Amino acid sequence: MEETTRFTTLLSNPYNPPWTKPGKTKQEQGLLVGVDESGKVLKTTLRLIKNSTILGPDIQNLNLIASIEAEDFVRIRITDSDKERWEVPQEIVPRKSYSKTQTQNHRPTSVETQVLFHPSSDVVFTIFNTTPFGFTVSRRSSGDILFDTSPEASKADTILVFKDQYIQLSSSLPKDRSSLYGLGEHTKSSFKLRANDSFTLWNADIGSANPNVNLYGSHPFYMDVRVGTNYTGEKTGSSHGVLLLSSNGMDIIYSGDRIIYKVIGGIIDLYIFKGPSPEMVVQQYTGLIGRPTAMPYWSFGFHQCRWGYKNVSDVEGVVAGYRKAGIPLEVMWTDIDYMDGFKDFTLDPINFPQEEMKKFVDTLHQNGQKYVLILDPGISVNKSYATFIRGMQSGVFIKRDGIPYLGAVWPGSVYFPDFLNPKSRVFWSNEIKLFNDVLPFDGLWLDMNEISNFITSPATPNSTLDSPPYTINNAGVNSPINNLTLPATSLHFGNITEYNAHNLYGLLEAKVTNAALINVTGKRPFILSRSTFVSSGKYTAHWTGDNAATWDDLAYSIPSILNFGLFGIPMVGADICGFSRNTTEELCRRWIQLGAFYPFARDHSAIDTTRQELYLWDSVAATAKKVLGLRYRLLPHWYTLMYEAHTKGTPIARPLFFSFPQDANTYGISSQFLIGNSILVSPVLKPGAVLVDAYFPAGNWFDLFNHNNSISVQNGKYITLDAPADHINVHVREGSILALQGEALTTQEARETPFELLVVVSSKENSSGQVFLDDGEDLEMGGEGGKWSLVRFHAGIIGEKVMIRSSIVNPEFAASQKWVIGKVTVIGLENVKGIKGYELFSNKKNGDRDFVVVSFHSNGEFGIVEMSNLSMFIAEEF
Ligand code: MIG
Repeated sequence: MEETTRFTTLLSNPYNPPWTKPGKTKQEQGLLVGVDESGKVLKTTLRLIKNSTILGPDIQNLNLIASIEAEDFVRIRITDSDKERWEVPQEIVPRKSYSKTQTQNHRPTSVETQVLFHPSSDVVFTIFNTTPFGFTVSRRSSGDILFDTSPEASKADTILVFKDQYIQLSSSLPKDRSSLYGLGEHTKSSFKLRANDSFTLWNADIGSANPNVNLYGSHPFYMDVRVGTNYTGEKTGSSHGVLLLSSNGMDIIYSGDRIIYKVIGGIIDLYIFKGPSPEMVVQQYTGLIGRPTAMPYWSFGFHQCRWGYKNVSDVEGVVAGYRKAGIPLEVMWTDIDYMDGFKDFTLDPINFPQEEMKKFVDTLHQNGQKYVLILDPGISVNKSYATFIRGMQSGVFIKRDGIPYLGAVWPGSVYFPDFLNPKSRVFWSNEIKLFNDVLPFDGLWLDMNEISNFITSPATPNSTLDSPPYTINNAGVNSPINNLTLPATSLHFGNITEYNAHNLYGLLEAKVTNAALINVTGKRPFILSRSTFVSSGKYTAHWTGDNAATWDDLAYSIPSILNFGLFGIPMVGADICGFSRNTTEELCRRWIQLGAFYPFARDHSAIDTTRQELYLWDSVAATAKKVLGLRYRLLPHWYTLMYEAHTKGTPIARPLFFSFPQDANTYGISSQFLIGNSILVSPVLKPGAVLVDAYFPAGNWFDLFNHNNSISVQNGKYITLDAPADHINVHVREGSILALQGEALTTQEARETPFELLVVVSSKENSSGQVFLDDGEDLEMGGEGGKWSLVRFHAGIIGEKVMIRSSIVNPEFAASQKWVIGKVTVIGLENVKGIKGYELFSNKKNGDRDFVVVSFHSNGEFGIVEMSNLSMFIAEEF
């Protein structure tokens, strides 16, 4: 009720394009718009018809620029014509800026509607001569309207409002055809966004065990997947992406047939990415915001962490526990426990003394393992603490009322480095270097960077920053934006307010830390950040924060992880076995079964919960060996997916509709996902269950643990699978070729084992796959003239023959490593009773033939051929 009253008043102040001659009606005048010579930039101005005082002062005149800057997106920028306003800095997301003079040159013409399109682009922008004003973005090829701001009469929420501290923008959506994904960070029970839900974006230290509230990061991006039919009447899915590039706090309301943004500052900078495949959407989105940074090879190993490890021998015991149980452990982590009084860049002299820690880390390194430690942004205010002294000397802390803002976190009173200040780069990099000399860690974990504050400082009286006129639904209870963070009136370098920059802090910390690590180590950095923003993927991995050891949180981890794939942060995982609350043997067993297939796989738990290292229960240990065994065999594949993510933006863990957009049954799936385009993971998410209902899109699917088990479906359907206590269902689809290596306890050892090609042939399509090879930690992944190779594999059935070929880009690197393919397994052979023979054309120069052991067997439906004892150099095409 209250909403209606509030917005009825707002309805009286829509914006309109101005009419040239006073007294003339709009019908006589038409719209005044200018399109530049290139035909790619359209400009108009909007004038406010009637002021309203609700939610603060209106902006009187607005510039609207619509542009086709690249073939794959349309951008609409609306801001104050008279005054510069805050927007996401160019250094963060570089994009075109339109100077006043540039846009003034457009000679305006008077029209009824103006369409902006470019022959090379499938998205067109149309502005209408209506009151109130509205625009649409549509797909030229199909006419489908992707974004439609035309207001609905009588619905106040649907008009454009542009006030200093309240911007409202909305689009109608075709309810029956549109499925939305994204708008994070949130914990939701389903990946597909539900109608009549709302999403608040304001970075906050709120545990991810809390569904439906704003969490650590802000990503005002969604993907819209629509059912449709193409010109031949065939069912298709057609996707596009929408980004509202804004760092300001906002509520987004999704009713099912409409999306409404209510933003408390900044400008409208809207991007519509044309797709039309989901993969293309993410490619186009990351094309703008930046591609995901390459992760080191080792980071795809298994990680163990806990808050509450007592001392060095406790941690050493854990490493030894894994070794003894024969469970792979790649990276050992320490939480804030290692610090002296919770001060960054210090070691607890009693429990984690430098000498012992150094020995511990050296031993890890000798065993091919790694060490990662945590950093919190708050620097203890302590006159005898060197980091604090240096920070004060370089003047890098965020200020309020002219002095550094005093917050409180683990060490007590703290100041926060201002990562917008260029000096902070030098300061932070130097601290990291000094500490890396003390203890040679391999990666950094950035926590509490929302920023989390244990206190809420009083608001400045009468400040519309500390208490803005529109209250976003912070923490799900309209809590003040200053709650348990820095006050909005705090000031960053260049007088940028915390009000505007709040959501950027975690991103900036990751960016500065990434640069520092490159400086210090010269190697590819590994960073795990809790808080993220648009483009964080350029610098960091992410974990989903403080979940709980519950079955719900096990299930919700899938939507959370899939979301970050859409957000361009493909290296993501949830705390395996659960962070808060005590886990159980069964839950932990099911969790490692699923977690082994998260892109980032780390077991982590809170202090004062029961211990949950995987070797602690026999059944968990046994399952861990099995599933991590498969994860490690898949390492070359994980790493190749990282390469694809890094070069194209495509997620590592993907929703089913990425590979099957034409199958609308996949749109609502939240309990299964794909690794890459062809490996389907169908976990058990319920206590006591030994069966799982899993959806299989059309095709032949083969159990990766046992190739004899297969599923064949003509049209996608649900199938009930056995899922005994020690098993998770993981299937690979026909048409794919995976490069595997052997199981091992570390990625280093795994990399020394021969490759195996798993060729899943198909009678309906050719099979293909690739593997990217480099040293795993070069700064560049696949850069110019780099030390890397890319091997592509193709297979097809010709008559009665299966032909398998490879081709290679940059063979030199793979040759220098002397990597061999030791085994080729062909599965998916239909109607085969036996094999006649084989010929191997590996380009051996001296006429040597590989000694090949060939075996054939069949499960009655599909035949399997195994060629083992091979020693074909992967660097040589065959
Ligand atoms: O106030 O460092 O999300 O992973 O173990 C809690 C202690 C601070 C929150 C992180 C969690 C970490 C914990 N931290």
